[in-house]
Amino acid sequence: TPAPGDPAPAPGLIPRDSLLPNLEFPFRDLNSRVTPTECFYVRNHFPTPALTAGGWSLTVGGAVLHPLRLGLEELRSLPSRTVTATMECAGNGRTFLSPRPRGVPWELGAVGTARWTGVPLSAVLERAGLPEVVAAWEVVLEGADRGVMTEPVPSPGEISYARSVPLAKALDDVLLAHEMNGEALTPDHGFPVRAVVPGWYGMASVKWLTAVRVVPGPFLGYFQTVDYAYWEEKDGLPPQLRPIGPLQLKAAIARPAPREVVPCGVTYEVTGAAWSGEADVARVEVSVDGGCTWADAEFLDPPMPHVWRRWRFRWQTPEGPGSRTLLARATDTRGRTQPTCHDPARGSYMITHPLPIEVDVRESS
Ligand code: MTE
Ligand code: MO
Repeated sequence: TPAPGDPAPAPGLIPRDSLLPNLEFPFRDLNSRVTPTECFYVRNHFPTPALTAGGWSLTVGGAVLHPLRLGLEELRSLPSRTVTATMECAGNGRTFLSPRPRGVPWELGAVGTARWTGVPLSAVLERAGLPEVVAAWEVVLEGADRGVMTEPVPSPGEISYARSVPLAKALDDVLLAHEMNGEALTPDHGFPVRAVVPGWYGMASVKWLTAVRVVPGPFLGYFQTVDYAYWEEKDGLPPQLRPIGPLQLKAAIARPAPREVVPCGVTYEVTGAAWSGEADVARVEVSVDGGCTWADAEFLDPPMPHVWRRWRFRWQTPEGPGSRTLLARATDTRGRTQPTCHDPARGSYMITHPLPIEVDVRESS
């Protein structure tokens, strides 16, 4: 029986945390390009704040000419746009790393695709008026949720959830979304308004958005530097701390699921999805022998920017029993592919090497 304050039961989602609603989509249930809202993963750092439509407002300030405040009706009355985008938590897949790192123990399903409807952030920033655009400027997105963080390091008392995006990205395609899959956002997905940053890892898409602030330099908030950042090593330069940004190219296997029992001597349809925040996915290959040989999968979806493409591969399973390791890897339109192993500089984020799906091939009885 759930105790008061326990996360609301979510049929169709797997709880990955005893204190907060951190819920995973059972990735083996991938059956549609758009994930039904009740199957869309949830990632919270603090409890879901209780916001009401009437009590909510968004302040737009910082280095703008006319700071402003918008109510929900006012925001909803502005021209809206609907964008389909895949969102993935930067820590998705971390249970495949060894040793097992700290953080929410995501298997494969901290990822989903939704149709987001809302007002372009650019329209709101134009209303507030920007001075001369300076290349290094950023836009801080702040949520109404707050609390104390203990990991990876203690926060200086209570902090709120905030992230920034470069001004150019903010003006390009960031959405202030008030609908998900054609309905008002649910409380756990950011009601009444969240940011959606297409093509970026989920941490940028701030839920329960209440403040937007233009800052003339890099934002150094907790979730930008202490968490959701990594040490980039380039060209022999000293490592630089970089906030995590665009989704990295990745293919994932939905079926078979890890440890699934697969019958001998049948045609098994291996399925999955592949996505990237940068160039579109152009090719997916599957290996059914632990990476010795690869063969092309077939796409079920046409390319679409920032949206995963589902794929399938017909596998003639072995005549005899034994364990098998399946892998999938994607190539993008620039000819880039996934790394073969996890770069430790990425910490427990951006896990995009092909994840081994081990299955048990058995005589069907
Ligand atoms: N926004 C706020 N305000 N608080 C949060 O804890 N988590 C972020 C992001 N936005 C978070 C947030 C992370 S890490 C992810 S992966 C996505 O929300 C998850 O969005 P979802 O819960 O709707 O799937
Ligand atoms: Mo995340």
